[in-house]
Amino acid sequence: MATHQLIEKIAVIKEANPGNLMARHFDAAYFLSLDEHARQSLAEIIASGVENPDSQMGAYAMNPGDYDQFATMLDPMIRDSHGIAAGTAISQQHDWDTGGTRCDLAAIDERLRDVSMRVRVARNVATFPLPGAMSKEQRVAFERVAARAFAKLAEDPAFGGTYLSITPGSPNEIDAGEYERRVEAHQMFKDMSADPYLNAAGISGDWPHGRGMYVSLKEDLLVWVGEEDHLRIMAMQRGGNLSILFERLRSGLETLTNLLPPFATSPTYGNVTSCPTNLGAGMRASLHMKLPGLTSNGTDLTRLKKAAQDLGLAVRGAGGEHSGAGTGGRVDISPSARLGVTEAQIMRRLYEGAATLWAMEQTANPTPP
Ligand code: DAR
Repeated sequence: MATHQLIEKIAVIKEANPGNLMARHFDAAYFLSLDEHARQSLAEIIASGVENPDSQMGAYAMNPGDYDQFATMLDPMIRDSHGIAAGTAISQQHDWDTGGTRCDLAAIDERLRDVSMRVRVARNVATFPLPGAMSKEQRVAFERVAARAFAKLAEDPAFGGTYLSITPGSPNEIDAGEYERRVEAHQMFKDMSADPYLNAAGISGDWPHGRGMYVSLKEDLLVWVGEEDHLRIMAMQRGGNLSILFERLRSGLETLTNLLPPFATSPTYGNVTSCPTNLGAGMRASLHMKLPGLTSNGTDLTRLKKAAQDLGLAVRGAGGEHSGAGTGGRVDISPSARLGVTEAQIMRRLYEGAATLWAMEQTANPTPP
């Protein structure tokens, strides 16, 4: 697309889609001030938001250095998304103090003893492009680096498990039936080539080459390879104790970090991720709750989303991003902020926010679900 056509298209998107942060913060004068190579690089970063006007962020980094190279445009988008005022310093600290076993939802209400909880961090290795700019060879080469680390992780009694690859011809390749079973079990990620946002960003390129998942024997520690980021390291449990869940992730991440090449970090934004929404801690922590009273039995999330937003939480359907509520008003709630907050702050915000929404649910729906 010619430069003037791109500028015109983004102006139309901005008018019709005020929530598209790429369009909101695109500055034609800045874009035209770039040399041809930089202009091409920035056009690739914002392609997803151009091809998908309904995007929230509308941009994915292609290389770890993009956030610093194109800060003029990306920093305002990042601050807008993370609620950080212009001109204030961004400081990404790390604190995994899980407080022993303090954040236990069952202590709030016995009915919260068996909650589906998941916490994940995104990490990218500094010596490779980010997934949007990887060649097929680079995707497969990275997977080999990860598989070597998993072979050592599997020898650790605390994290023993297996690496399952979906790369055709991989020594760890699983068949289509096993892949589907793992997707159905909400462990493996779905076919990325069906996601228009990831397709436009090149992140789903060469599917399924270079993709797979490490799964621990207890199936409570999973590592996605080659999804939206090089690695998505996650702990998942049914229970109510977020402190125990976070400690599982912390220890797994620490062990795996020592088995891999250094991760990509930015002096300003902390852990570097494909999507600017994941910068900083790179962490998404979530749990599923049944809130029929606050969701009119899952038919309307408006009231819940407003209440959650006031608590610094985001609401998704139980089926993941862009899904509706599940049966009985089953929803996924997670803290929105990921940049400029520590892991411990994210955990406590989820714990305290869930407790508040649960209390609201009792008055909105006196008869227990
Ligand atoms: N489609 C992208 C999603 C942004 C947040 N979710 C991620 N990174 N999985 C958008 O800009 O709307």
